[in-house]
Amino acid sequence: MRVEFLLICFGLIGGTVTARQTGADPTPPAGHRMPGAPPVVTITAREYAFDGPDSVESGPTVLRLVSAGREQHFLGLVKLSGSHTLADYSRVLSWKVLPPWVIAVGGVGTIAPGGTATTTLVLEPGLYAMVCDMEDAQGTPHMRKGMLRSLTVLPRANGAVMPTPDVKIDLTEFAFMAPETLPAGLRLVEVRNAGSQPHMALVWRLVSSGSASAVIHWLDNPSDTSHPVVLVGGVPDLAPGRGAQLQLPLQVGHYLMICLVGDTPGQTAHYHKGMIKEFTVVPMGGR
Ligand SMILES: [Cu+2]
Repeated sequence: MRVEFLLICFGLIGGTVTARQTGADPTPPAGHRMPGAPPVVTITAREYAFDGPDSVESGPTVLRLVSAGREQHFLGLVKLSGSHTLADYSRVLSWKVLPPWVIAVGGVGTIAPGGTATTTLVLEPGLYAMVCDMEDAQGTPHMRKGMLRSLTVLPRANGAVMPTPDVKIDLTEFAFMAPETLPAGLRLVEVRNAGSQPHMALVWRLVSSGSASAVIHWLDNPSDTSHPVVLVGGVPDLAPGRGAQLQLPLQVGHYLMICLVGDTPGQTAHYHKGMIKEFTVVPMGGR
């Protein structure tokens, strides 16, 4: 069914990505919450733990990931369906193909130390696991060192409604159905897995010399230390039919969206099959 988390991040593990975060915090202003606005749940990643609430109300929720560590982290969110527990999930973490009761519902894509990124998800009641499978210098996945934590989503609803996105992007085998340009500013980008395999949509800003082909070369060759991207955020594994809304602080320049999932059963990375899409951010009102 779905590819193990270990496969999805193979391009990022081992410290190959050392780009820095933009530093912009896309979180909506704190303080009074507008009626119907999704509540913001902050989760802090460090070596090696997630700090955050144990339970939240159900409904549209802004997941804000703050990296307080020295390494890169991400927040993978999986729903443990049926009556399965975190201990059950811990036992299957290393399986090549996860059992069908583990449902990838997104989370927040990889960010650099000191970075922040947010994703809005509709959280259904149930038990979830938060997981980071980036590897430390010795090759041990962070989830085996403590970055595995449960989150209970309560039946009680938070009453929020999903904000209207600026743009909707479908993920398919094997493409991002995305526009060529987006206006600068804080953009709400809704992504939906319209395919039959898990997909992700990580968002990276290209440095001035960067290009999609340079990024592929960098991912595929550990000796390539060019770091052609800045990590902006995005959403990790989404099961078919699942969606998420990204809050992207876009600056004028060149970006790309990429999927690092490995194709089943061949496990060729999806970005080798077309899931790498460059887009240009243009000045507001510009052409
Ligand atoms: Cu994909």
